[in-house]
Amino acid sequence: MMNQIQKIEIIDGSPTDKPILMSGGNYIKEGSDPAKSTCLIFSSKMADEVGTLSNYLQLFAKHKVNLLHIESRSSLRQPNGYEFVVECAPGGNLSAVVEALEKQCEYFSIISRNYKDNLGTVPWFPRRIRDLDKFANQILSYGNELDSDHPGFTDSVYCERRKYFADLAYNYKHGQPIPTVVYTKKEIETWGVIFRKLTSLYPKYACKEHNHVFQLLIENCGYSENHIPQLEDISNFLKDCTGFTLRPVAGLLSSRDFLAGLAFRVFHSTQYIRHYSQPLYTPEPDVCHEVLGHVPLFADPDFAQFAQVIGLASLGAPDEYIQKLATCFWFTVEFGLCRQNGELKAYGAGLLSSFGELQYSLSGKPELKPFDPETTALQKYPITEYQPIYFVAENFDDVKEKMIKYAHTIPRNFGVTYDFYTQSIRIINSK
Ligand code: HBI
Ligand code: FE
Repeated sequence: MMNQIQKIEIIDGSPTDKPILMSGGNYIKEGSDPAKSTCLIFSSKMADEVGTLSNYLQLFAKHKVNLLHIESRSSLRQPNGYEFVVECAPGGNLSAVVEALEKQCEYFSIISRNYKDNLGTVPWFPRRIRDLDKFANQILSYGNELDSDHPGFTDSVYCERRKYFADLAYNYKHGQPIPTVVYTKKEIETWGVIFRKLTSLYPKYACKEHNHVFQLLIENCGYSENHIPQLEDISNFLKDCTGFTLRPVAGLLSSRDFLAGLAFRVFHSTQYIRHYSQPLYTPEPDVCHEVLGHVPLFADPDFAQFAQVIGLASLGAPDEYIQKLATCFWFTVEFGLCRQNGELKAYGAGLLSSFGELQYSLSGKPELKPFDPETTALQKYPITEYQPIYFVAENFDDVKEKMIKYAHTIPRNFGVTYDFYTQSIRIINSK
């Protein structure tokens, strides 16, 4: 048994101690292609010297390597030092840059590399549920540093609050109860607006599973227009239903990390709420999206199994396939429609947490296609507007079976199963 496991070469995609930018999600910028780009992290030898970054940039320019993204942050390895994370476009003489950086830098590491270079190796993935602790700090955007177009950007009270939530999530460890949050009056008002609006639509637009569980959440987890339910209560409820649990997260995770959680029946959930100025809009997942949109379906056994199938398929899969699985996730878990008793209903969380899009998706205007992983995985989609196309599922058992078949087409020279007793991944080397 041990020998089999050791045959797999795992690149330590090394969960570092601070957030790093990893491409490969639905939320990545245009021009960034995880299948082709290379991410590097490095820090200078001289602590905090002015002009350090510009010297490095000249090095990239000299060797004609274009950068898709650059980020600097204070280093945990070196007090007062800075480290840089860069994503390089394909082309140019990257090896020359790598060679120079290796010589010059205090610390240098290639975080992710062109997929072609990685053939025969397997990206790191969590093997035990406790390994999910390593994702905590690898979020795509700092929870407390909002973009300039974020509705809460200029509101210092809101930014402080977001930092509080980010810290709760950073410090969370597997096995701990999720911290109880005392939501402010303003936050509860924002929640109330959304709760009233959405619950007025659910009877007509939501699938039957969502409506069924929603009633249980009102009875068991304190869902009401005057109360934002606590993640800990919801997590315990889900555990009783399907074994799913919640983990607090500070912001967006890479698709790879986010999907890996599902393999363990763990759903990473944000705990902060959107800015009060635009209660019906949020540029990122917030507690309303998670607990109104996602949570109800994770209490459904078939849906829970489907979600875990996507998660298991993602473990150690090449970047290109992570992208495909994330797209399948997008058109099911986020924006899925299904047919029930001859009527179309919504089961995707992006729809069930959006007052506008929930109605639009079922208005007869957008294009509908049957869910089929092979084709769905290749569908392009916008992330900041209503979807022009939705995929329709027959039922959750059917989408699950289709995903299982699709998962077999992912190039991976081993199989995986989940052992519920030990909450760990078992590697099967027969494939
Ligand atoms: N990260 N925290 C968080 N929440 C999500 O809903 C989420 C994510 N990362 C990626 C993602 N969703 C998906 O859209 C897919 O890329 C898997
Ligand atoms: Fe979501």
